[in-house]
Amino acid sequence: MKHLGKVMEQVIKRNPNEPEFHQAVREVLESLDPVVEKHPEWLQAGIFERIVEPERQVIFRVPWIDDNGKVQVNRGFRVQFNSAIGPYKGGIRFHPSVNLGIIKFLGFEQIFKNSLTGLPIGGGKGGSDFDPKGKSDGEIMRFCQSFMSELFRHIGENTDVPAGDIGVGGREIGYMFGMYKKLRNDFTGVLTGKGLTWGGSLVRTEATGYGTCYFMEKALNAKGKSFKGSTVVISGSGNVAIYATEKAYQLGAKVVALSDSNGYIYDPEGINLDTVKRIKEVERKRISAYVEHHPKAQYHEGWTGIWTVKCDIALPCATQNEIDEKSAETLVTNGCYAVGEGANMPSTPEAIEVFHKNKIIFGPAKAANAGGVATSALEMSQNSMRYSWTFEEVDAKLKHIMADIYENVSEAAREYGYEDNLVVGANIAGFLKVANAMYAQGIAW
Ligand code: NDP
Ligand code: 2IT
Repeated sequence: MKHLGKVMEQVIKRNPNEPEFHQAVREVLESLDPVVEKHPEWLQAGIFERIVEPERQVIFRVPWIDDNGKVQVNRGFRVQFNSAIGPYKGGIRFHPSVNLGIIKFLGFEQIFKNSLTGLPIGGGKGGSDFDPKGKSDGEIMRFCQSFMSELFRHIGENTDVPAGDIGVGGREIGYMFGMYKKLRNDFTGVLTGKGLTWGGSLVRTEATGYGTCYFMEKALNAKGKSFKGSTVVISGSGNVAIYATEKAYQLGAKVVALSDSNGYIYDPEGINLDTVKRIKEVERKRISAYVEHHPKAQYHEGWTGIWTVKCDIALPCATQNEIDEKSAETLVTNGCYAVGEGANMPSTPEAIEVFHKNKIIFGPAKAANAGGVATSALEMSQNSMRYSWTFEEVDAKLKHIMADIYENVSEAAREYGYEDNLVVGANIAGFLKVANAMYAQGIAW
């Protein structure tokens, strides 16, 4: 980091105890030296200092009553990071590990990811330290209603449009949408990931996982490889992992392992996706339940063990920093030649270094998982038109968007002297559009 070391120092000083946020910022700033050299006017205009500071951060109390009549209190967040190219857009995460630093890292990543989609959406993220595990449907509903009873004042279809993330799927979006509509008396596309009969878009559920595979297929093809005939390991067993599995199968691969935060399953015959969908989407059970239906499959305790399973392609689709240096080395030693990030920031910086050193085809999260938010933006378009496209139409647009992202990212890497480094390519390509817009709009913002 030749030019932006001072900016990084200030970020650490101003945002203490937020290691994930520092990690996300450092990776982007490290990529931008060649951009600074080309655009000294952006240095002059303080673009770099401004882009690392959220435009607005809201923290609020979320009280709710559990099934025993006891009052519970959680903390809610919405970080509205950057609106240079469109309304704030990004998911809401419900997980006990959520804190301001986590939401800021996710919101910061979202700025560049959303820019890469080519669609007019700014960056934001929200969430709560609420743990949905083991909660009844009624508890989930009361929590979501309480969360929205504060969030509603800060969002809107042209202001900030939240969606799902870890712990937030169709059910939670429904409860939040219902509360927003009641409070505002306004039926509007304020959230994405809605149900299909009330403004949702076809393919949104599948979009992140499908998009990751579409992106990786392009990256593999560029090196004379493809999913066809390959063995794939996918971490997580939530929304992103399930639909990455579905698309990997459709592209001719065999998926042999999936996981959750307790452990992983290995099925040498190939994971049966119908069983996984039933366990996770309908019964809401742990992934270990899989082996009750498939006795030839194995369940192993501990989620990091999944990276010891031999594979050609690895798709981390669970959470941040789930692949460390050691797991990366194990993957490489076992012959893995491609890694595509379905989750946000799943590889540590040390792991990414291992991948780059070993010439692994590496699709960074900002680019590889942008299909979810891109399809959210397509949902927003359909809501504005009061019209809906068919599954085939949305899927074709998603495929096209992911192919364009791959082209733009690899072209930016080449142009700035980092051929094949899609991390640098994604950071630069995502940054340029936002920086241009910020520069044009003046310094008050
Ligand atoms: P889900 O809640 O549907 O699934 C999350 C999965 O990851 C679960 O299997 C969960 O296991 C596992 N997981 C979560 N936290 C941890 C942890 N700390 N350690 C180990 N495993 C963990 O979330 P999504 O599938 O939506 O999100 C997965 C990732 O993809 C996240 O990084 C998210 O930010 C990212 N993403 C999501 C998008 C979307 O459209 N949904 C879009 C782009 C990125 P368990 O049940 O045990 O907690
Ligand atoms: O990380 C992400 O891109 C998401 N969780 C999806 C955000 C969205 O607005 O669809």
